[in-house]
Amino acid sequence: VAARQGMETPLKEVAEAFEELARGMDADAGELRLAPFGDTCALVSVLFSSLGMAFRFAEIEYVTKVNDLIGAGKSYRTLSDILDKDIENDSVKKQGSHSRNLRRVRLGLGLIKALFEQFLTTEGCSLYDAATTAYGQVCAPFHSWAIRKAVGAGMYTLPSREQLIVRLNETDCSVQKEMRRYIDASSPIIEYIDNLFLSRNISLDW
Ligand code: 1PZ
Repeated sequence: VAARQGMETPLKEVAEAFEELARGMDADAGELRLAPFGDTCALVSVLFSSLGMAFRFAEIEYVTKVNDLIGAGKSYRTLSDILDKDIENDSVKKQGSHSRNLRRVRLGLGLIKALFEQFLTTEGCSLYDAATTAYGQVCAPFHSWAIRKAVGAGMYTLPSREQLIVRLNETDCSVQKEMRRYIDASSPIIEYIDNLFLSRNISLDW
C-alpha cells in the first residue's frame, strides 16, 4: 500500500539516505565524514527483518560493526582519520579495530549492492540464486569455511522474490526503482572506501 501511495518504504528510506550521503561527500570536496556515514549504514538494518530469522546473526554482526564506527564518530571526523590512526598504531587489520570494522561494513554495503544487481538482472531466478551469487562474489572470499557453511544453510530459508517484495512493502515496479537508486548511490561510496585503503598501499585481500 505504501508504495502505491508514494509513502516512505524501508528500501526507499535507505536509497534516499545513500543519495544524501553521496551528495554530502561531493559537497565536502570528496571527503566522507564518519558520523553521517555511520548513521546511514545503520539504516540498512531495517532490511534484515525481511530476510527472515536465519539472518539474525548477520544482522547482529553488521550492527555491532556499524555501532563501533558510530562510536568512533565522536573522536574522529572522517573515514580517513580512523585509517590514519590505525596505520600509526599498526592496527588496521587487527580484529575489532575501527579500520577493520570499516572494511567489514563496506563488505556489507557491497553485498547488498551485488544482491540488488542480481535481483534486477535475473528476473526469472529465485532470491536464493541472487543471494548465493552475490554472497559468493562479495563476502565468501573473505569468510572462513564455517561461516560460509552457515550462510549457505541460511540461504535455504530466504523468502521468495515475491514474498520479499511484499515484506518490503514494495511493488514489482517500485522495488526495481529503489534498488537501482541504492546501487547508483552506494557505488561512489564503496569505491571511495576501497580507495582509502588502496591509496595507502593496503590491499583488499582480507
Ligand atoms: C543482502 C543479503 C544477502 C543474503 C544474505 C547474505 C548473508 C550474509 C551473511 C554474512 C554473515 C557474516 C558472518 C560473520 C562474519 C565475520 O566472520 C566477518 C569478520 O569479522 P571480524 O573477524 O572482522 O570480526 N564479518 C563480516 O564479514 C561482516 C560482514 C557483514 C555482512 C553484512 C550483511 C549485510 C546484509 C544486509 C542485508 C539487508
